[in-house]
Amino acid sequence: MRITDEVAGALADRLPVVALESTLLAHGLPPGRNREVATEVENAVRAAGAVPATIAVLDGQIRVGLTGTELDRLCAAGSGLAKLSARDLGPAIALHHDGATTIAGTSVIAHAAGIPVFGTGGLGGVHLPPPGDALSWDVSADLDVLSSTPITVVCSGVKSVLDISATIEVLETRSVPVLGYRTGFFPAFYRRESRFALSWRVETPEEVAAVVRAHREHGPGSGVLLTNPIPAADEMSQDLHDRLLAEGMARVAEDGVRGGDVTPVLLDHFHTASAGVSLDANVALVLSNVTLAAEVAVALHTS
Ligand code: PSU
Ligand code: MN
Repeated sequence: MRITDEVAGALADRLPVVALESTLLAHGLPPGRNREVATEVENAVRAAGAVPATIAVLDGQIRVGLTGTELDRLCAAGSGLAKLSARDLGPAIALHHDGATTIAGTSVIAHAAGIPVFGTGGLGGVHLPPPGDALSWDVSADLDVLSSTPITVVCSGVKSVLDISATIEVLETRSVPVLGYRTGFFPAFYRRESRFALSWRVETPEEVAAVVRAHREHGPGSGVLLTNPIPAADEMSQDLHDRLLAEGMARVAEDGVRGGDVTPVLLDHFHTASAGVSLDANVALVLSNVTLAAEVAVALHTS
């Protein structure tokens, strides 16, 4: 594992650090825009008083904190970077591959590096069953890793391309507390609220920090999911949302897309078919989440 001097120094000095993932850049946003977002996200973390640590695997080496040149490589068109979940870290390292890490992969690395807070866009979850199948075996490893890794992940819930209700049930089974940041409902990524109520609502970064500390001391060793709705000004209209969802699901079914390719294909459809509206929404919520993650990291360090 290579940790940049800036991140290593911050960790040694016990300053707030926020982990950032690379899959949302390499596989979730189009080339060009992704590179801008990589910088915007790091700047947002700094503006809120924490040090950003973007995480990826390059040349078969885990990298915690990336240089500008490394971010260029990660975001380049046709970089062909693998999408690395937690299970893929060993193979990628041993076989000297490059890869962008998912929430699952990033969480494992961040925890090993001693970074307790991680800001991102949308959590992976339980997929809806493919047409003709009774149930989906496509359940993101993000959920399992959160159950066994004491890290706090800040996200805007999961996209409605997933089975939100089933995802919430699995989080309960896996003993992951789900907090709503100034909301009583699980957020649905492009929309501020799904119809599914949450058990716990928090109002401030200090309250989140208090929950995280109590959970660490008395909880079952799992992570904490802090769900933060997309800013109201950036929320997608219900009509556009419903149309994109129906079209995207039809495309996935027609093309027989499966497994880890489903989310990138759907995201690409959303971005193309909405002429960038979904892209702007996606960027806005990521910036909001990493800012909140930095505020939580600061609160954890000052109390
Ligand atoms: N949701 C998004 N954008 C993303 C992802 C999810 O809105 O880029 C990425 C995250 O890295 C997440 C991963 O961890 O997809 C989940 O993939 P899978 O469903 O294959 O586990
Ligand atoms: Mn999956």
